[in-house]
Amino acid sequence: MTLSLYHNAISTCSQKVRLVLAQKGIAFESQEVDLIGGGQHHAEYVKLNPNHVVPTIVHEGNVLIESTLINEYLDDAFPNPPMRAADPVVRHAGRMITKLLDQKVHPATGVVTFAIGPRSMLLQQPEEIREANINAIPDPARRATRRSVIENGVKAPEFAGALRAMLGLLDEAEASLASAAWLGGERFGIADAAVLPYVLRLDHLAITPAIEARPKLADWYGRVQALPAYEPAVTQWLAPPIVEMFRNNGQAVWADVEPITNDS
Ligand SMILES: N[C@@H](CCC(=O)N[C@@H](CS)C(=O)NCC(=O)O)C(=O)O
Repeated sequence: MTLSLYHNAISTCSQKVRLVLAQKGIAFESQEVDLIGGGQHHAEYVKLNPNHVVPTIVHEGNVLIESTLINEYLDDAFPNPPMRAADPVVRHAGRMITKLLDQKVHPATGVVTFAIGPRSMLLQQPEEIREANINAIPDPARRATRRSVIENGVKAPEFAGALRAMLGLLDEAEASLASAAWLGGERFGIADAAVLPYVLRLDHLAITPAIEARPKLADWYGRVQALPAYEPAVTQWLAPPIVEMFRNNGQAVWADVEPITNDS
């Protein structure tokens, strides 16, 4: 086995890399990192990924980080089937989407997720463990935001703006899907693999009506879930109790969340 993937079952960035691995039929050795337990901060892992995050791949001795760049690397190293359009303009449109995710939507997703999904579980951890894991986040701004959303949930000042950023992605996707079947162009590509985890996360957090309100996106979401790559890349890794906890926690705060979904 020449490719190892350091990842986490439910992490968005891990899902997007697993989707590309599955679509290309690339076998990998799985190294799961426990993000709730702080595995991303262990000294051995930080040697591979100095940003204390997943995913990381090690391919033929080369250590590669950053999920978007990993997916582009996989498309270069394993060109079949190609997952970026040949047409430079369509390829540019796909990269605009992955850039939007990396710059804006992914950080926002961390805020929305931790304000709702695992919050109940984190609040039950002994405070010294929770604090140690927060304090190990290298970036001071991310550290402060993480503490704020765990403490205040959807009432945190960061929450509404973060959710609006995620809803903005849904609007971008809805607009793109008016002119092409897939975000990557003619077929499922890197841009589709990159967007899926964020739509799935909203669904897991019971913000499903925001997906259903956008018909082209809802249709695309169903088509991605029907792909043969979806089961091995996504479903197989999802722990039903965790998904249930995310959904229950989402339903519990829906009254606060729904107005934001209506005003975006
Ligand atoms: N820009 C990075 C972001 C990676 C990232 O934020 N990963 C999350 C999971 S999706 C993580 O490992 N979080 C650990 C933590 O926040 O403590 C990438 O695309 O690889």
